[in-house]
This record gives sequence, structure tokens and C-alpha cells, in this order.
Amino acid sequence: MTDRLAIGAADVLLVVDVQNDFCPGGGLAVPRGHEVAPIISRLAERFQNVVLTQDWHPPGHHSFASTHPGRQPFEALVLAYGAQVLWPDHCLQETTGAEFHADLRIPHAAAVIRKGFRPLIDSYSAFYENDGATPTGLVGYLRERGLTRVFVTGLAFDFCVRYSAEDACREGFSVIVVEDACRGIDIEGSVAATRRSLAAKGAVCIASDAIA
Ligand code: VGL
Ligand code: ZN
Repeated sequence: MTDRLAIGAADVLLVVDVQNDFCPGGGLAVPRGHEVAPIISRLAERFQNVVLTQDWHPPGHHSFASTHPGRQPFEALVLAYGAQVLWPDHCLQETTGAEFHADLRIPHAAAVIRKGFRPLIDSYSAFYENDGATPTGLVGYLRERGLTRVFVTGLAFDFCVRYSAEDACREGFSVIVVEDACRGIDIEGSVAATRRSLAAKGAVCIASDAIA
């Protein structure tokens, strides 16, 4: 096929949170989350530039329902920086749940951005924490490396993939979400809302077989 997207030196594959806790059996399991690991591993062979993110929470993190007496997972709460969904405990630092899924095999990945390690702030996006202001440093990393087009994959489509893609758009990167390399949690229509929001913000959704 001639109309496939060719991957080049200015492209980066961003692999969001493909960790055991987001896979079946994990603390915050995304339905069929494990399926993305081999898909992304294969896709990564086409990219010279790959960056991984790793959700990385301390015990008692403020985004955990267990930190707030009387609160249940998946309830929303207003924290200092705004609305926050409360999650089951997940991706605790240095636990098996926080490790990358064993089927994620990307030896040439150049950087791992950890996020969610500040006790009081959650971080969905690979670029900015949920206060919308605290940077992870990834914008500077990509700019300094001359990377201008970001292909976003991973878990969960409707949270960390969504906010990473939207922040990348806002920062002026060209953004492509590879939808079959993502799986969603889908809380109250959040997958459909994500598709609408990504389109409105300028991210393009494609299937991985559209990549040459
Ligand atoms: C995520 C909820 C809490 C994600 C991380 O990776 O989408 N979702 N922490
Ligand atoms: Zn988290």
C-alpha cells in the first residue's frame, strides 16, 4: 500500500503505562489491557525513538480511594487542583504491579518517564501532572531531540493516553493515537468522550496497520 504512514527520525512512539496493574489480575485492571503489549512491541520495531511512561505511586497516594476514609474506588472527589477520580491502589513503587508487562519488549526504548510519584498530585498525562502546571520534562526532552510527531499507545485510552495526547497537541506536536494499541477503562462513557475530545483537540486516531 502506498498510502501508509512512513515512520521517520522525527517520530517518537510514546508507550503509556503498559504495567501489570493495568492488566487483568492487576490492581486497576483495564479490560483486555494485556493485549496491547505484543501489539506495541511489534510496532516499536519501526521506531528509532521510543519513550515509555510508568505510573509510580507512593503508598497512601492522594488518588487512592483507600487514602480517603469512607470513599470508594471510581468515585470522584474534588482535590486542591480540581476533580479527581479515586482509584483502587495501583502501581505502587517497586512492586510487581508497577513493572512493565512481560510481553512489552522494547530494548531500544530510550527513556522512562515516571509519573504520579508526588503524594498529593495525580498525573495522567506524560507531560503535565493533573494540576495542569507541573511538568514531567517530556516536552523539553522531545524538543531537544528534534522529535515533532508523537504516536501515542497504551493504557488507559480514556485516561493516561487521552491526557498525554491532548497535552502533546497543546504543546504543538503532531499527534497520532494508535487505537488498536490502546484499551480503555470506560467509566460513564469516557471512551466515547475521549474520541470526541481527541478529535476536537487535533489528535488523529489510526489503526496500527496504517503504519508502514
Ligand atoms: C491511569 C488511572 C490512574 C492510566 C493511571 O494509566 O490511565 N489511570 N492512574
Ligand atoms: Zn495511577
